[in-house]
Formats: sequence, C-alpha cells, structure tokens
Amino acid sequence: MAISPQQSPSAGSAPGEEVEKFDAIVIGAGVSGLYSLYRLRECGFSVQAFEEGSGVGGTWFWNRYPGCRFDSESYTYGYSFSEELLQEWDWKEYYSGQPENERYLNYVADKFDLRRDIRLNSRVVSVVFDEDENHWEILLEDGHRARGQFLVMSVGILSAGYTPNFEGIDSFKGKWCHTARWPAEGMDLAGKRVGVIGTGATGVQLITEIAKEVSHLTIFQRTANFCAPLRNGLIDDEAQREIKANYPEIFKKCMETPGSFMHKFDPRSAMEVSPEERLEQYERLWAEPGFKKWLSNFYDVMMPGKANEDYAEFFRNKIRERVNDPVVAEMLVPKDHMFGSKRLPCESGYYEVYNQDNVLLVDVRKAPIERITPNGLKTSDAEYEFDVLIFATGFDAVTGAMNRLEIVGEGGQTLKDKFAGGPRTYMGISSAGFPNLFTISTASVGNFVRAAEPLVDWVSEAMCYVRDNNFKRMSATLEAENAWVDHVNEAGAKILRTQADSWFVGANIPGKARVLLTAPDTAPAMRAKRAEVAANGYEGFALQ
Ligand code: N01
Repeated sequence: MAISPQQSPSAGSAPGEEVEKFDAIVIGAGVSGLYSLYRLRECGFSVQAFEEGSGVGGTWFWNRYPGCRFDSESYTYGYSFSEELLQEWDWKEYYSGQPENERYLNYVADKFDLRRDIRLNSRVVSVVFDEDENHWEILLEDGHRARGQFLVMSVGILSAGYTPNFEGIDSFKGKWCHTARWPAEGMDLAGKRVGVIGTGATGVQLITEIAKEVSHLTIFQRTANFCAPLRNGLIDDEAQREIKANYPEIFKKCMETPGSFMHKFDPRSAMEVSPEERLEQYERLWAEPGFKKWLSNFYDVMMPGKANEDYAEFFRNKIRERVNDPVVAEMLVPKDHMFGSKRLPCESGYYEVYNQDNVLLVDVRKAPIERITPNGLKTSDAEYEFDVLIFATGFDAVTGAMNRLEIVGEGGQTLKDKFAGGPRTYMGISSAGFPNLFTISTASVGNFVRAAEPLVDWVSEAMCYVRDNNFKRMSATLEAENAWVDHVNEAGAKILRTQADSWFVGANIPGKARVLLTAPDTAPAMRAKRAEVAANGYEGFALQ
C-alpha cells in the first residue's frame, strides 16, 4: 500500500503554512539513510530523506581530506541487496579512497532513483512527537516542516565533528578546518607550513598524504597509536572477476565474524604455540593487507593478558624499526593502552613521514596546547607558526549527531536529557518514550554496511508489522531498555574496547559520560537477538 505525500496544515505550523506528510522520514542520506530510503519504499511507504549536505554519501561526502579511504576491503563494504549492482560496480582498489566511495554512493542513488525522495541542503533542527496524531514533525533550519508516522535516524555514528574549544581559535589569521568538513574545493597546502592536531585513524591517513606536498609539517600528538600497514593495491581484471563470482561466499564469511569483516580469528591461543610459531604468524599476517593482522590473529591477542602484551610488543618493535630517530620513535610507540583497545588505524607510509627533515612531532601530553594564536599555536613549551591548521580531532560519536538536534518525545522529554548519562535504548534501536523513532546509528558497529543492512531490514520489517497490524505506535518498554542498558554496562566492562580512553566510550569529549556507546555483542549475536525479538511478536516493545 503506497501512500503518496500530501500537503496539510499542521498544528505546530503558522496559519496557512503547508506541511508535507509522509509515512516515514529518514534523516541522513549516507550509507544507512540511502538504504533505509530504498527499503522503506520497497515496503510501500511514502518516504522522504532529509540531508544536511549538498550531496549524498554521509561520511563519504563530508570526509574529503587527503588520504581518506576504507580500511575494510572495498568489496566487503558495498551494499549486498542488489545482485545487479554487485555485478555492475567495479571497485578499483582493494581499499578504496573517498572520491570513489562517494561516486559509488551517487551511483546507487541514481540507479535506484533515490534522489526524487531526498531533499539536500536540509539541516533538521528539531523533531517533535505529536502524541494526539502519532507522528513526528520535523523542522528544518530554513523553516520547512514535514510529518511522518515513523522517523529513522540515519545520522551516522561518526558524523558530529569535534573541534576542541581552544582559546584564540578565532584570532588565527591562516586557514583552518576540521577534517570532517574539508572544503569541497580542497585546501591549497603545497609549500605551506601546516599544523595537524590529532593522530587517530583520520590524522594518520591525512598526515601521510599531505607530508608529500607541504613545506613544513608539525604534528601535535596526545596519544600514540598502534598503526598497521594497509598494503593497498589495484584490483586487476582477474581479481575483479573472482570477487564478482564469489560475492555470496564473501558476504557469508563477513556475516559469521564478530565485526562483520571477512577475517576470522585463529582459534589457537598465542601462548599455547611455541615462540617461533607465534612470531612466524605475527610476521606472516604483518605482510598481509588490511585488518588481517588484527582480526585473523590468535584469538587471545584481543583479550587483556599475556598474548595481548606479546603482540603489542611486536607492534612496538615494528614502529621502532621504521623511525630513524630513536627519540621520535619512542614518542610514536604506544605504551599507555592495550593493543586493540582503540581502533587500529591502517597506514601507507605513516611512520616514514617522521624521517622527513621538514616534519616535527610534538607531544602535547608533555607540553599541552595552551591557545591558538594569530600566527599559529602556543604550547606550554613553545610557539609554532602556520599558514594552515588542521583539526583531526575526531567526533562526538554515536549520540553526538542526535544530541545536536532537539528531539522531543512523549511528555516533552528530550532525547538529549535522556541520553545525558549515555544512550538509553533497547538494542540500540529504540528508546522508551520516543515511539516510532528508530536509531540506526546507535546500533551498527564494525564493517559498517554489513552491520547496517540487516539492521535497516529489521527496522523496515518492524515498521511493516506496525502498519499491517493496525498499530499506531511502537517503542521500547522501559523494562526492556533498562535490562539492555545493564547488559551493555556489564558485558561492556569485560571487553577490550572499554579499556582505553576513546570515542567508543565517549572519553574523547570533555564532560561526556563514560559508557560504552554501542552494543558489546558480536554482530551475529545481535542479529540473532533481533530475530528472536521479532519472532516473539516484538518482545520488549510496546505496541499500541
Ligand atoms: O578520531 P579519533 P578520528 N588536544 O578520536 C586527538 C573512523 N575512521 O577521526 O587519542 C590534542 O580516533 C586525539 O588524541 P587522544 C574510525 O572508526 C575510519 O581519527 O584522544 N589532541 C586523537 O589523536 C576511527 O576510530 C577510517 O589522546 C586531541 C585524535 O585527536 C574514527 O573514525 C578513517 C584533542 C582524534 O582521534 C575516529 O577517528 C578515519 C585535544 N584537545 C576514521 N582532542 C577508515 O579508514 C582530540 N585529540 C574507514
């Protein structure tokens, strides 16, 4: 049953103002937003997606910084829902770069005629639940309003960029930007003195690329990371044919692993094999591309303990081998967190950058940044001058993008208030008191598309269930939500991801509550849990 959009006066709008009506509204036209739009349309809903950017692609639209690319294998990241799409699209590189990834998502938008239901340049500022009418009304920055019974938040887990509130930033006379708002026209860095703050996955990719053209580069590092060689390459015709012939097998493999990557842990313990065999495996995986060295290794390198420390030391020595100056090498060697407790950045020559004469590494734990000056930056030790300053300082992850808009649920409660101590949801999907609002962003982790596709499928089916059974509202019960939050905290405390200060637990944002922001469970466990919930008539959800 397709219901077409109608125009009607709205209770919350000015007299005479028209409000567009849809069955469902999707916020965001990135990877999960595009698929939500496609899937909901297939289910017969009238849908409109609202996107802040001037183009589709989300992460791959905004993050245009030099060096930005996948660290999942390209062909495991693409959508799996259309065999035709899989066969038509040729990934050029094993780990594809931002321009191609953005082209891919535009290709998808065109192929499935998604653009007719996407409103670009549309920043949503508020969404309010109308309890009498059982629908959400959204307000855009330009004053436009729209209504939908269902609201799908496809706003991204890493989309709200975080720029530290350094004093003096407005006084800087050069150019500055955050990596997630890299200008579409690019930044002219050739021959310039450039400062970069931040050495996470973004900083590592950016620094390696721009070091090739700047006249001088100063890198402000707070925490050294374990970074591993990406070993990217072009996909030749024969490999292309093989990939296309093997998509079912590739996706099956991904669906069996904890993070939906195509790499399976070795079931052996690192400590149960001989030191020679252990080292042989470390070296063999080190020589392989991508995340294998992380996710195909002995299972216990990803658990606190001896194996983890043994592998961490192997990594540290790899860094020492690549950096000429031993003092600089020691600054780059991570010593304050366990291997795997932060996300592993993949690199293509990152450590060699520090062998260049025109590159300086500054440890801002020893000499904290005091302020931005008109000509650059001042630490407690020294002043630095730049033409360009780049913030690779990460994101207010998972909850950040939602908290930046006003989301008002039943009884006038805001999601921001409710999430003040961390996200309170059931399975990351729904929050009590916010009926028919589904959060794709708090529930997908790992190889993003592999996790997002089944989640969007589940949410779409749940919406069909509501419609087909003549319910008006669906939302998590408080009991189910409380039990889920307890589970996240208890199970989360045992996993490596909660052991370091990173965006996984909100520790990168001053004042943010420290809790695991995503599910602690593996992707197969989450899919099984959702399937069971659905099979039991959406157990844990109130249907009215
Ligand atoms: O952000 P981050 P990111 N003073 O938070 C530093 C995904 N991703 O954008 O580590 C000084 O990891 C901060 O220091 P510290 C991926 O999931 C994927 O790099 O907090 N420094 C850190 O060095 C990744 O995990 C790809 O001590 C400050 C950096 O800024 C996620 O995005 C590529 C500071 C931020 O690192 C986020 O990565 C890129 C301050 N006040 C990203 N505040 C792929 O390959 C922060 N920092 C697919």
